[in-house]
Amino acid sequence: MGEEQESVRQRIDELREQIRRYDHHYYVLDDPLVPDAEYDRQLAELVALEARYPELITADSPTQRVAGAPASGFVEVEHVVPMRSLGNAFSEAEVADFDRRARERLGVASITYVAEPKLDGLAISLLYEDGVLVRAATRGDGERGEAVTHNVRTLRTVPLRLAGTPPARLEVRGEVVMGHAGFEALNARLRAQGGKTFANPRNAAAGSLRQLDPAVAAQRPLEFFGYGVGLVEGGVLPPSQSETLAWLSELGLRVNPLWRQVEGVDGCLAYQHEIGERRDALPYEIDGVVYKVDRRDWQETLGYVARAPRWAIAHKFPAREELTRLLDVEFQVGRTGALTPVARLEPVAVSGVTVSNATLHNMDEVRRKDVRIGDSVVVRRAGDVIPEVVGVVIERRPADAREITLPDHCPVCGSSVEQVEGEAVARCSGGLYCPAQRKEAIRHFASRRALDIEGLGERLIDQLVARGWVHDVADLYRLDAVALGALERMGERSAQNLVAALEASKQTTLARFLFALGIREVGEATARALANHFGSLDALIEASGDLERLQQVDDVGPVVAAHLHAFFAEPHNRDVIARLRTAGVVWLEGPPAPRETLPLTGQTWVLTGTLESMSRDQAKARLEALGAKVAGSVSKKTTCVVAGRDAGSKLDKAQTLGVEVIDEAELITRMQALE
Ligand code: 9MJ
Repeated sequence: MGEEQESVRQRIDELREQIRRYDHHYYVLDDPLVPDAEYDRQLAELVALEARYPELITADSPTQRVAGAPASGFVEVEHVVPMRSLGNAFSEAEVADFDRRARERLGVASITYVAEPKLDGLAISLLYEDGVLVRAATRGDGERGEAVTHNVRTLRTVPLRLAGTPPARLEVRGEVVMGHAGFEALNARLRAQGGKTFANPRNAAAGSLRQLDPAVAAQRPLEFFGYGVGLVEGGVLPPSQSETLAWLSELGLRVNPLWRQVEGVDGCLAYQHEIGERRDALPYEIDGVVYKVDRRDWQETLGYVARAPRWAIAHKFPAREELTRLLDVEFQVGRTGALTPVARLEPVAVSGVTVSNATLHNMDEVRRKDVRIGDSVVVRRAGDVIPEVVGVVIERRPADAREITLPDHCPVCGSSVEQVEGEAVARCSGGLYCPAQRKEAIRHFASRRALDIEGLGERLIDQLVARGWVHDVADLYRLDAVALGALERMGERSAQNLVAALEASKQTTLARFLFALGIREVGEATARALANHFGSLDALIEASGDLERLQQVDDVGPVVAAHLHAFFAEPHNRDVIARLRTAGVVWLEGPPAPRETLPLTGQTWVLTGTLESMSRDQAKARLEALGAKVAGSVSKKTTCVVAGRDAGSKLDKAQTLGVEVIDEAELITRMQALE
């Protein structure tokens, strides 16, 4: 026993030491050392050991306080009512246990809960006196946090003065988050400035609130959502969580609209499934849902255990980040020859899916993150995006870790690899000689938004290129069902279907055709603008020698103009186009469509707020291609306002003037119907 206890003591010391370091990096430096899942495992191990050997618990163990220590540089403030954290449930059984215990304590058969998304940001307490914001503080250790008032004041979603009839003093609790779009834009900006980027939106939100300069914080796209109340003085706290949320809305605070009243554990779990389905589509990160006993008197009866309420629990989603080992790095060659370093990983489950490959983006990123082969790396998988390596646990680097080097020659065709000064991306110089580039070009040509050739998948393209049957996209139209039927995994029926799909793809539009050619930097919106402007391919080709003329097209700047010029100057490309036309690929051509005939001609649109699925410039280009004028301000003449996230004064004005307002989803539906 003595010996066993000694080794347990050592392990406990080790875990405490680690966790303290992790806490410091996470809470004070906003720069976590390990993913949350790894942290949770170590903390759980410590909790379990301390539960078995309670005599080894010390007052300074990280288990003995709510996580979070105030960072230096800010004034410490005391919360009038402590800010509790939440207990976690990682499975449905744990939720059922929570519900059963609560029912038993209350002596009731069923409980009505309020279910809310669990926003993954930073908990904040806002103190209002006579309706005026006087202080904003982080949670800190739950008793005392840091005053970040000057920074929180810059958030448009935090009212400086409450609406309605607020009580004399009110502490509002909620979460400050940074949306995905804002996070990506911020990291891109920091990267461009050569600065350090943030590992995830939550760290970015925390780091931004900790800025000493409010002018910097004001540039950061932060948003606040209220979900609770601490102190209420000179007023009455509503008798339930649902009424509290409604009250917060009336006071002018933003409350996440996805909250709902649910019945019992079944209602909770149904809600969790539904929100889980929507998780990837939300513009901000959530890491679970929260269930709260709705009735306030029942909450009071249940009370608190340690520092978490017995009346609420967080039901966590599987983590999006995990730790694994980087086994090797290979370079993939894309359509434009870009070499992408791809990490080969020891397989690891990330949010329910086994990941064994992840992108490292480009060599600049590899250097910035200082990733080496053999390292323990943090892999992140969010929604539909390709899994990526977001960081390294440097302290776990083995002695024999190897640096990642960019190859001199293309791993596919052996041509030299070139990197333009100042560009992050290195490219194979082989052009269409390189089978990898050829395959990607064919795949792009056949893709849904290009010529939409159904059934022409990656494996098939691999075979067609490997057999030398298809060198370029024009060769596709020489394939016949007999030859195709001889290919692997290709029945007679699929061969006939593919030939039919190829035949059908010949009827297209000029915009699709231009997009399908895969000219660098010519996406769908630009292709559409070019098609509208020039009206015919020959007119575009003729103009392509003149960079000035090209730049008269909306959406075309010097870079795109140069790519267009280079593309059409290349005899091989002209030859492919000629052969495609000979094969029967056709589209309706005519003089440039006069503006009057376009579906949105005569209309004036205004875009405001942040769009999630496209940039504002892209939306503008698409609307203009449909004939609309896109203006910067709202007036009586405005036809329609598109309100993205965080839409501000333009939205207010539209509402005042009675101008039609639609959201992004509706914009996309309408544009697609007209395009
Ligand atoms: C988050 N993070 O979204 C609570 N939370 O309630 C929600 N956090 C909470 N509620 C009591 N929706 C303590 C924390």
